[in-house]
Amino acid sequence: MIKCDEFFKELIASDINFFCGVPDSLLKDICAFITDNSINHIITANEGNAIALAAGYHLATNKIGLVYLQNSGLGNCINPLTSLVDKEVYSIPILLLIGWRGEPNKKDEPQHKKIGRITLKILETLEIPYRVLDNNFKEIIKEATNYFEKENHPFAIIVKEKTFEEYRLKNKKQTNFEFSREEALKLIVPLFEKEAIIVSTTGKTSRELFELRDLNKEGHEKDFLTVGSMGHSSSIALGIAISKPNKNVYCIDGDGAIIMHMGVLSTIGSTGPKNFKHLIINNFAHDSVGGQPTAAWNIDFLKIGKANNYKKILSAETKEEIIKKFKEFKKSEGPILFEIKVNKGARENLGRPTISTVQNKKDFMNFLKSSIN
Ligand SMILES: Cc1ncc(C[n+]2csc(CCOP(=O)(O)OP(=O)(O)O)c2C)c(N)n1
Repeated sequence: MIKCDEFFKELIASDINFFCGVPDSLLKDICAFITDNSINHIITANEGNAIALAAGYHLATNKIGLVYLQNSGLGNCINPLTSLVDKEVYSIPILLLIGWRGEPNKKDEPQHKKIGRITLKILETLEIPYRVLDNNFKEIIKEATNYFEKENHPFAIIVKEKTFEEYRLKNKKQTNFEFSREEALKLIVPLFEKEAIIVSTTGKTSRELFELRDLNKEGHEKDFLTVGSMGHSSSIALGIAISKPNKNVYCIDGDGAIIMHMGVLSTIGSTGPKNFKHLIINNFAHDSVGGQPTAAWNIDFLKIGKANNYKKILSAETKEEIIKKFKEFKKSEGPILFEIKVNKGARENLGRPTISTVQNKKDFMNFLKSSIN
C-alpha cells in the first residue's frame, strides 16, 4: 500500500500542487490528506467543473493540476474532456486520479458494475493514456510528467481498492446539531403519509432508509433508491410528480448531491408541481465517502430555493422544529424545500439494500400504478 504523504510529496516534487475534484470512497485517504495538507485545493460541485477548473489553472500558470474523481464521475467529465481540454480543441494537460469502483471480478454494488467494466475502455476511447497505480508510484508519476513534457493532454492514474494506506481527516469541521442523518430519518420516516412516494439520494441516505423500512417491518415499494447518478434524484422525483399530480412526491436529497446538479432547482421551480416536496438532509459534508466538506458551509439553500421559485422554504434542526415543520411541509403547496440540518457520521455496520435494483424498480412501479393519479 502507498502512504498518502509519500504520494503527495512526490506530486509536489513534480510541481503538481493544485488539486480539485469530488471525493470518492476509494480515494478517501488521499483526498483527506490533500484536504489537510494542501492550500491549493478545491472540492468542486461536480467532476466536470473540476476539469474546467484545472484547465483555467493551467491557462493562468502553465502548470498542471490534479483532478480526482470516482470513475462514475467520468460521465460528468466527458464534455469538458472532449470539447475543452482535448488535443483537438485547446489541448490542456491535466493529471486525473480516478477511483476504480466496480473493477471486473471484484464484488461491488450494481451502480458500479458497468462503469467499472468500461472505465479503461472509456479512457482508451478518449485517447487518454493511463497507468494503474501500484507501489511503483514514483515511476508512474514520472511517466505522467514525461508525457506532459511531450503532450498537452490529460493523463490518468487509476486507483484500485486498498491502494492507499489509511489516513484519517484531521481538519474536521464539526457541526453541533441534535441529530445525525440516520437519527433524523428515524424521526421523519413515520411522519410521511402512508402512501407517500419517496425518491432518496445516493450514498448512505438510501442505505439507511432501506434498513429503517426493515426495522419498521415495512416494505420497500414506496421508495425509489437512487443508488447511482448522484445529484439526479430530484429530477427523477420531478418526472414522477408531474405524472402523479394528486400524490405527494418526496425527494430526500443530500447537500453534496443537490450542489452537484443544482441547475435542477430552476427546472423544479419553473415547472412548479404543487405535489413536489424536496427535503435536504444537510450534514455539510460528503459523508458517504469520507466526510469532506461541501460548499454547504458557505451557501444558503433556503435563499437558493426561494430564488428558484420554490413556493415555500423551511428549515429545522431540533426534534420539536422537525416535527412541527414536517406537518407544514406535508400540507403546503409545492414546490417546497425543507432543510434539516444534521451532524455527519454513520453507523459502522450500516448495510446495503438486499433487494436488487431491478426488483426495487418493479415494486416501485407497481406501487405507482396502484396509486391514483
Ligand atoms: C458522479 C459521482 N461522483 C461521486 C460519487 C461518489 N459519492 C457517492 S455518495 C457521495 C457524497 C454525497 O454527499 P451528500 O449528498 O451530501 O450526502 P451524504 O453522503 O453527506 O449523506 C459521493 C461524492 C458518485 N456516486 N457519483
